[in-house]
Amino acid sequence: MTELIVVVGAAVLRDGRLLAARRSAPVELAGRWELPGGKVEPGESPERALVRELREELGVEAEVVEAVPGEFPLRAPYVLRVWTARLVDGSAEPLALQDHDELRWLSSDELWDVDWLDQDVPAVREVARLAWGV
Ligand code: 9L3
Ligand code: MG
Repeated sequence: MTELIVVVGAAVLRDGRLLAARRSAPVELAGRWELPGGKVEPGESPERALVRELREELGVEAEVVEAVPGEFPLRAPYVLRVWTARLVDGSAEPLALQDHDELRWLSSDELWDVDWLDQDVPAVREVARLAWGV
């Protein structure tokens, strides 16, 4: 059995809104929305990976707040784990255009207005429950 590789997703919350990022690659995922993040590197903790990914992808300094319960299946050997986070510096821009081409701050009413990646849907549902009790 191969080891699972954790992909971290960040549920960045600000003023009651959740940050969603539209992927620009690979083609099969382009145009779909996700919780920004990426693969944990060998020897790196998931929390550090989350902070690093947000810095690289969105140009922000962020702080991990809490783990979102659950482990969400991706294509093997990857598995998605999610933490809520808050910005401590910067305002989030799609810096790495090879990753994202648009960002949105969604209120709870707007949460399902974007076409989330299938894999992110159960995670987003869990974030909504945790953040907004819905
Ligand atoms: N993935 C799914 N949902 C997410 C993230 C951050 C990533 N919220 C999937 C897409 C890719 C893989 O995990 O197949 C690795 O992500 P990345 O390093 O391309 O961001
Ligand atoms: Mg990424």
